[in-house]
Amino acid sequence: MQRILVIGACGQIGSELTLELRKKYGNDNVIAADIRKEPPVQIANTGIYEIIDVMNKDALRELIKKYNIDSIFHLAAILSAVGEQNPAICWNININGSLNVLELGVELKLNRIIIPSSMAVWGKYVEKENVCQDSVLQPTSMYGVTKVAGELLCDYYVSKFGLDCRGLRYPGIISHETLPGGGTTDYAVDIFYSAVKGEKYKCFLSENTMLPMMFMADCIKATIDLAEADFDKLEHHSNFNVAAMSFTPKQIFEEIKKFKPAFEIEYVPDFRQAIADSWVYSIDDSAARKEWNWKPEYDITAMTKKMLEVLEDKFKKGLLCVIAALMFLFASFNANAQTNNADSSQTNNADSSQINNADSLSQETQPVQADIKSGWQTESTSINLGFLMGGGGLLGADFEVLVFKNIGIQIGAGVSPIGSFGGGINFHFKPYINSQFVSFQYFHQGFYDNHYASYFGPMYVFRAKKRFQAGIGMGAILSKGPNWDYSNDVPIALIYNIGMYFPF
Ligand code: AKB
Repeated sequence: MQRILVIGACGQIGSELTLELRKKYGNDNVIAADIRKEPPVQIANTGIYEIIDVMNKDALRELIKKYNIDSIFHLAAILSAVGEQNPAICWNININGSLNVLELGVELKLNRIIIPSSMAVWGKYVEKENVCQDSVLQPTSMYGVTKVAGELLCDYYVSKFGLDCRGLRYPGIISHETLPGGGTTDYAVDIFYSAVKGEKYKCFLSENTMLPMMFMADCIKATIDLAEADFDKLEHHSNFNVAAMSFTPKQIFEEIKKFKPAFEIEYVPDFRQAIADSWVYSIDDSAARKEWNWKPEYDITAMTKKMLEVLEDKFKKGLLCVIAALMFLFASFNANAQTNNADSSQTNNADSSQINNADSLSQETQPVQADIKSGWQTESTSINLGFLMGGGGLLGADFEVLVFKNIGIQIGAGVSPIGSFGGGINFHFKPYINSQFVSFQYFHQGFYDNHYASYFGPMYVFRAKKRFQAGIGMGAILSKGPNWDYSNDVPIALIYNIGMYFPF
């Protein structure tokens, strides 16, 4: 595999698989494609993204030729719950989409095609525990029907045309990044979001519905390991059983409760219960273990811990952003009130020269006037020097000028270890440069091969009378460069700096 196309790159599995493949095969060699117009930020920032409808065979052919693609991961599919509501659409997309990919695979002589299947292939007349690799396949959901037909289609293209096509039967996949959409196992992701937000979870499956599940890290590993396996060692092709853990809603709830004792759940089964009831409890994956050394890493305990850790972190950062936005609103409101008071007190003073200025000032305005008398805040420009200033350089400088009452703009640059630049718009709590403010700042750290990341977000900056200043805030990560630590997969980062300001 040298030039890879991921179809369905915005979905739950596709989005994480694309990033992992880019790490392994190089950003430029993994083309992400999906029907959605707006890809997730990380997909857009790390490589090429193309909009594609897998039903449009001609457009797909052009895309494969344009990028000289030799391997495809085809992950675009309608899942079980949505499929049950729209059976014809489910059939059309899951079967005809796959058929387009397989036909183009033969026509353009592609090296490898990976089309995942699902545990939905099982239904009637099959053992529920440890269902074996070559068992009866009699699904009762439309999604299951398309997955069985898809597996048979792939195997047909392998034997008839010698196409290298591979697939594995995913259990329910649990991840803390992109949400799943329209599956029956989605509850096992949703439950973590409720736990972290402190909400009671309303589960759409009954408490004892046992289903096979897998953590996303294992799912990505399984997909790439199978794709990279030696074809000659594979006895199966499109239908590998893979397993990691099985649990019921009650069991995952109990596991979460170990970390969140106050967490509550209510069971309100809906139409998805029937789909889940038709599936198996657990899977025998010995063929995958034997043929390409499959072995999962996460069990229910390790997965629960990781899910809660990551989601709590995200949730806290989200809250910080909301707090920063509220602070900004408060600062703007406060500054306007100051300005209005100052304006009206000036008018009063002009009208009535007999009245002592100090007496006519509102309590809000008095400190401002007092400060003006002491002379420490009359300047409207400032040079700021310090740690992580100038767009996040280890040592940086910013220049700020008040352009309108309480509004300032600043630009700056920094040095060491990788050079930086930045800028921002500052909303001062009071209409002078020495006051505290909320700033909306852009940070850019490093350039070209040394680019680390760029951020934009709100920052609260404290300024003391005697030149000290410090800021803290949250920045949405706009770009990640070659220097970024990609194991650190966060969309938002803490931004802060500390130093001195010199008004003049
Ligand atoms: C679904 O619930 O539809 C999927 C699956 C088991 O393939 N997660």
